[in-house]
Amino acid sequence: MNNSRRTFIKISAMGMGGVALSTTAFGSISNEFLSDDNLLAKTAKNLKRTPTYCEVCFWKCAAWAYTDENNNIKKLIGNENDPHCNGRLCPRGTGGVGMYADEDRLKTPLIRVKGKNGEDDTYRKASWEEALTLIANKMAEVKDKYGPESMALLKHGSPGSHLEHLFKAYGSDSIAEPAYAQCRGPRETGFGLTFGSWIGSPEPTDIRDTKCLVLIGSHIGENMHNSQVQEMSDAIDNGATIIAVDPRLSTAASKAQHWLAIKPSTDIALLLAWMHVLIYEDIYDKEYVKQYGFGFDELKEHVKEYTPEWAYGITTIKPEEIRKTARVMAASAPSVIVHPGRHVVWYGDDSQRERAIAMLNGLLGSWGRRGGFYFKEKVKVPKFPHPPYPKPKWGWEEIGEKYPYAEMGITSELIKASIPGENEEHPIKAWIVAGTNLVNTVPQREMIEKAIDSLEFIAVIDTMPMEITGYADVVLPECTYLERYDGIRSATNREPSIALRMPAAKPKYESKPVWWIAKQLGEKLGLHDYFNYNDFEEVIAWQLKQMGTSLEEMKKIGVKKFPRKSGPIFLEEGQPYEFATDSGKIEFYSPDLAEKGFDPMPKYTDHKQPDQGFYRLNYGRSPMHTFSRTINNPNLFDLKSENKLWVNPKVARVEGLKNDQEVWLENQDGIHSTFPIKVRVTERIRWDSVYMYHGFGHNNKKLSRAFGMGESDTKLMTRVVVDPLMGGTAMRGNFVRILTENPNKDIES
Ligand SMILES: Nc1nc2c(c(=O)[nH]1)N[C@H]1C(S)=C(S)[C@@H](COP(=O)(O)OP(=O)(O)OC[C@H]3O[C@@H](n4cnc5c(=O)[nH]c(N)nc54)[C@H](O)[C@@H]3O)O[C@H]1N2
Ligand SMILES: Nc1nc2c(c(=O)[nH]1)N[C@H]1C(S)=C(S)[C@@H](COP(=O)(O)OP(=O)(O)OC[C@H]3O[C@@H](n4cnc5c(=O)[nH]c(N)nc54)[C@H](O)[C@@H]3O)O[C@H]1N2
Ligand code: SF4
Ligand SMILES: [Mo]
Repeated sequence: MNNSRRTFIKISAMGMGGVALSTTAFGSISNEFLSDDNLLAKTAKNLKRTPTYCEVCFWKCAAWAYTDENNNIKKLIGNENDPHCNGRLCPRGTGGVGMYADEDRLKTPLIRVKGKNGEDDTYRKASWEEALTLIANKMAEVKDKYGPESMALLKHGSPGSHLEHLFKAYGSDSIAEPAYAQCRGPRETGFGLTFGSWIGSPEPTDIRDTKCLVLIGSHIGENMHNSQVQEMSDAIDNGATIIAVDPRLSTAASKAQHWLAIKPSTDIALLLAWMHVLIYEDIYDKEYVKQYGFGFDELKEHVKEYTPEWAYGITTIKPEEIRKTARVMAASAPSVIVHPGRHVVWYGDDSQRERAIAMLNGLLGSWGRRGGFYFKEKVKVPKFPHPPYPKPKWGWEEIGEKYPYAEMGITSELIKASIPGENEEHPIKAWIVAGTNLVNTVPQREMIEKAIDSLEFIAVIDTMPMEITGYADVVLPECTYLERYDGIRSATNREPSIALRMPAAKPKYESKPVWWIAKQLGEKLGLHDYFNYNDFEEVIAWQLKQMGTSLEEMKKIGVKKFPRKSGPIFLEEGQPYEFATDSGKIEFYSPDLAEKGFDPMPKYTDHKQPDQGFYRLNYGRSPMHTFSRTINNPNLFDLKSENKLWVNPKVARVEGLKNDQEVWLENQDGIHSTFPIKVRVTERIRWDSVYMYHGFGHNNKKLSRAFGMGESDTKLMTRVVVDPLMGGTAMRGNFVRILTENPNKDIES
């Protein structure tokens, strides 16, 4: 496949509907991506189509992969029947072909031959048999010496579930993924404590019918989660009001009627003041609160002093603006969404901020209401029969026991437990890492490197040579999502649906799917009964049959919808409803939090502000990329090859900076950026912060395009504040100084 930008746009034109749409909605993406229907009609002929769902991010849009007569994947187009994408992939999803085509992919198993030094040049090629035997022997050895619990799995995405099955069969539940403690964890705690329900993915936000969408540091439109972007676009067309609370003029903020350029770290003060206005102006949903609420009187008393005037001094948002926006929300209620956001590990009081967001929604009566939050539902995929799993003596829960509200493994705690002396009772001795570029994903690199140095063994399963593969003892090349079967996608939605992923082409090079890797390892460990099939296709065929469909049918349709079983999608007027909280009601006051020694209602606490000469390091999503995984993707690299440092004109003046000038950064702990980053002078960022897209600054030389392009935000995150409720590692308390000379000059010749 020719990887030039032009060719990419041509061959992928059919899938660009989503981009065309977001072009009208947000104006952030160039017109070059508008689709050309005639071209599509021509290119689509003579191609075979195979169903899949996207792995470029975790919205998991269902798609058709088109292959030519030489078994080459030519393009990806959204499945029209899929509620996650409505027939339109986002630019990253369309560019997913580049994951398959990338000539830098891992090609064979690799075994380390020299000491661990984080460099990737000390490996030799190995056969699958040799590499798998080595891993299985190590797993057996860890089990013998320490117990299976000391073997940990760090994972993200589809490879996770196959390996989780292997780990549970082997006897370990020491499992974690960064999508919890580095991402969504706090909102699940905050909303769980208030409504008794997780938000989950996709978020059950009824954006398409909303009258008012409040985005608090959530930048939908750059955060390209597909159907959300589409629904927001429709809502804007239908006249919905957008309120964006963001220290940066995000794409969403640029479309908003109200942009509140909040001083970073002060959102809880704004949320308390909003609640104050709703309650003391008597414009909250009284019927709803009376019927479904618990602890309203305590909340009323709690927010009494939190006036807009009080919040002004903290947030820098004018009292009139706070009152006006609260009234807009109330006037739109219950068709209003104060969005929970998704990457919410910011300042350490994140579960409490999320609680405040949940409570605000409670006052507005938006939970379970049209244009607010819907009651989601999914279909259950039956488990392929296997013997019961052995019961581990300890696992992720015990490793994270300091955090009473943790509901999944805490990546950073698992990493800490790998350092001798840090968690004597739950020592981790070896890792399997799959689908997560841990060193670019979890802050505090020094801690990760210390853990890695202490471990007896690390195996990494990836599709690409990434930073994390450079730390492995054994590297296994997984084939891409376009070359394999995976678990059936069953996600919560308005209407339950499932989607099939099957191979659209044969695995390139010597790569293999993780289901196969897990089975081989399982069999070498004597766990044959847990892998009672020759091909994962058999598992899927069996499951689909149980669900009343078949593999044949799913191959033809890709996505199947099922009728709802759990009752109405929204509350009927006055309908009795029991929330899954202790009180059965929406908890404005949380007795459980009080009992465990936490604030039963959120309080504002001060966070450190930058010292003289330093700026807060702010970061977020590039619309054209997903984290660090897509930077080297030939198609997406062409669209965005490096990140820039956004600085306010005032800062540019003080620091003497010009557009496109190369600078370096030094954080509060004296850690330097590795690569130069170009300056972008813009009014879109406050003067107390600088901003960059996450995911760039790769330092693995095997990434022929991405190496050295832009800078890594993660490297500069040496400090975290840990959420005391659920263990999330807040990343936004790092500060940087701007250097105009290369600080690494003396070190690297
Ligand atoms: N500094 C900073 N850190 C962050 C964030 C941030 O904004 N800034 N965001 C946080 C958030 S919200 C999240 S969800 C996490 C995401 O964290 P990660 O999922 O760890 O993110 P990536 O950096 O994309 O790493 C994914 C890895 O999986 C590999 N991979 C891709 N596809 C496959 C596959 O099919 N099989 C296998 N085996 N491997 C595959 C990629 O090559 C890459 O090495 O990061 C968190 N960390
Ligand atoms: N294109 C693309 N889309 C993605 C992803 C991707 O990698 N690429 N990843 C997906 C994933 S896993 C996640 S978790 C989501 C994350 O997406 P979201 O949860 O929507 O956004 P964040 O990355 O948390 O937020 C970044 C925004 O927060 C603002 N911000 C910074 N500090 C503050 C503050 O103190 N207060 C307020 N109010 N705002 C602040 C920043 O200026 C920025 O606009 O995106 C998803 N969508
Ligand atoms: S939102 Fe884009 S990248 Fe994410 S799953 Fe959908 S098409 Fe793929
Ligand atoms: Mo995330």
